[in-house]
Amino acid sequence: MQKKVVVFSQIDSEILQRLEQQFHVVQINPKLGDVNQQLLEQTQDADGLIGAGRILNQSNLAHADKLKVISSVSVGYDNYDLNYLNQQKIWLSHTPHVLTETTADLAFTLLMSAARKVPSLDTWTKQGQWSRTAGPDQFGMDIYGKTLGIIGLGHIGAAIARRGFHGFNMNVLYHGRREKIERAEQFKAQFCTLNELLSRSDFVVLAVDLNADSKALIGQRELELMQSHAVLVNISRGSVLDENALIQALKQKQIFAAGLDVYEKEPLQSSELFTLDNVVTLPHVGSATAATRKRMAELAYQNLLDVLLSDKKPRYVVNPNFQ
Ligand code: 8YV
Repeated sequence: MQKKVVVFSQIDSEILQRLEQQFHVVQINPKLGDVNQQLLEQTQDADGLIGAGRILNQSNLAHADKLKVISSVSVGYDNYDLNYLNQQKIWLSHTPHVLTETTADLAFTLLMSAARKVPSLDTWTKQGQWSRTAGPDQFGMDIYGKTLGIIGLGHIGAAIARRGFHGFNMNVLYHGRREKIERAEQFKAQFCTLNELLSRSDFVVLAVDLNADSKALIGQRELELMQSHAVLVNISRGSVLDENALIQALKQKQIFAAGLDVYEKEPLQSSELFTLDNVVTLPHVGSATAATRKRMAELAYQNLLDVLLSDKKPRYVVNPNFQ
């Protein structure tokens, strides 16, 4: 009898076709009603789940008695209740490495857009307001040779550091739970305390995983440590940053600008952020290129097959040892 796989978000069409050739596939469709209710119903006899961007925990997996694997099309896995999955002996896999460079590109896109006021000046030009040479109101911040502070020197953080060091001759600082001496020396990056990084950096980039240590890591106190010409970029997770504190800091011009790709609540459909011209807001598109999402979907597909067809641990498993 064919095993059942529930697809809980949009995935690459070719991968979907391959899944449909091997499994009984059911797609969760938000247009058909409450997604959590659909998950509760459809996972009752499901062997595997594949997708991303949705919180999965006991509330919507309570009846998933046959479930063996959740194959997440993402590198982050804060959407999943790992304790519950371990208790239920459900593998969780993810898609690391293949999105590193694409996400680092997006981080620098946000950094440069925020530094040089790209969105607001694009609007200003298209509204026909360009009547004379750009003046102080249009001035941005220099990037070349400035200080780049990276919070979280993981694979994506290191790719961002590489762009700053080699591409923009930047002085790189980093902070995290521990020093990463070998990785840091590639960029002459200096490990420092959070306070030191925030007070010394011209550009602060949040590239950490969301965990107990990084949740609400940047709030009012931390923003007040930043320089008034500094730019903050967040490509990690929205909950790493206190969004209301950032809004106040931007309104009071405590920092020059911000570039955001992630938010406390997603999708973000209304926010005071939308009223500010010193913040660039993108819709969680860090990995969103066709080629990268295809690579992620391919990796997630292979992770799923490892469990459902080869009866082995997924290659990119998040929870290798059930406890
Ligand atoms: C995902 C991401 O595409 O990989 C991650 O952790 O945040 C993105 O690349 C996104 O989570 C899908 O919703």
